[in-house]
Amino acid sequence: MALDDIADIVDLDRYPLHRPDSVAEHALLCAGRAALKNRALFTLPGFVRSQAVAAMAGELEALVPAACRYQAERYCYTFDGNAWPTGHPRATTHLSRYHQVLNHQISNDSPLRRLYCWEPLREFLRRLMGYDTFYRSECPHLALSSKIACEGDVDGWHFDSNDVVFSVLLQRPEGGGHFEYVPYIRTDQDENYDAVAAVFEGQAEDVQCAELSVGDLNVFQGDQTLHRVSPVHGRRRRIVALFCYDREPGTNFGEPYIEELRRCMPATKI
Ligand SMILES: O=C(O)CCC(=O)C(=O)O
Ligand SMILES: [Fe+2]
Repeated sequence: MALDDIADIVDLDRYPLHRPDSVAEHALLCAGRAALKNRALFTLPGFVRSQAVAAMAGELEALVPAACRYQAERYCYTFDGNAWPTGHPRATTHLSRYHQVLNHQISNDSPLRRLYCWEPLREFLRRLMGYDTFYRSECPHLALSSKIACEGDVDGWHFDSNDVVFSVLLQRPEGGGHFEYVPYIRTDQDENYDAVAAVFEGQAEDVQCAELSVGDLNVFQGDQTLHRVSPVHGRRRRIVALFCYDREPGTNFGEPYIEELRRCMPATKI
C-alpha cells in the first residue's frame, strides 16, 4: 500500500476530521475538551491505521543510525536564576536518554509527514484547543520528530515548555516505557513543590499511567502536568512521533536545546 491517500493513514470512518461540522466531529471536540480539563490527556484510539503505523515505525527505525543520541541529566523546570538547596525539586536532575529522529531527517513523502501536514488535523487541533490561530511549527529540527527508546532508555520527569504536545505511539517495547503523569500538579499560582518532591521519591499516590496503544493520537497538556516515560525493557524499541504546532507563525525552538541535539548527532549524517 502506497499510503498516498490520507484515508489509508487515518481511520476517517471513526474520525471524520475532514467533515468539520459533522455530529461526529462535534462529539469528539466535546469529549476532548472534557478529557483535557480533567486529566490533561485526550486519546483518540486507533487514529492511525495499523498498516500506516507499521510503515511509519519501519521508516523511523531505519533512521536510528543517523539519529541524534541524546543523553543528559535534566532539571524538570526551566532555569529561574536562583540557587536552590540540594534535595529541592528545582535542584534535582533526571536522566533522559533516547534517540531522536529530527524533522529534516524525515522525508517529504513519508506517511508520517503526510499526516503532520494534513490540514484537517491542524484545524481539528486548533478547534479542540480553542485557539484563534494555530500553525505547524517551522522548526527545521523539531517540527516533526520521533523519540526512539531502547533497553534502559528513559525520558525523565519534566514539565513541557509548550502548552500542548501531540503524539502517536508507533511501537511499544516489550516492557516498561510507560507514560506516567500527574495531571495539573502545579498551577500558575502554586508550584506545589512538596507534591513534586513526593513524585520524585516514589511516594505519590496520584501518579497515573496512560495505557497508550500503537496508532492512538494523544493530545497532552504537559506544562502543568509532571510526566515521564519510565525505563524501556527488552529488544523492541519504543517509538513515538511528536508533532509541533504553535499559535504564532514562524516560531522555532530555543537554540540551546537544538545545539545540544546537534552535538549528539552521529558523525556520519544522511
Ligand atoms: O514519549 C512520550 O510519549 C512523551 C515524550 C515527552 O514527554 C516529550 O517529548 O516532552
Ligand atoms: Fe514532555
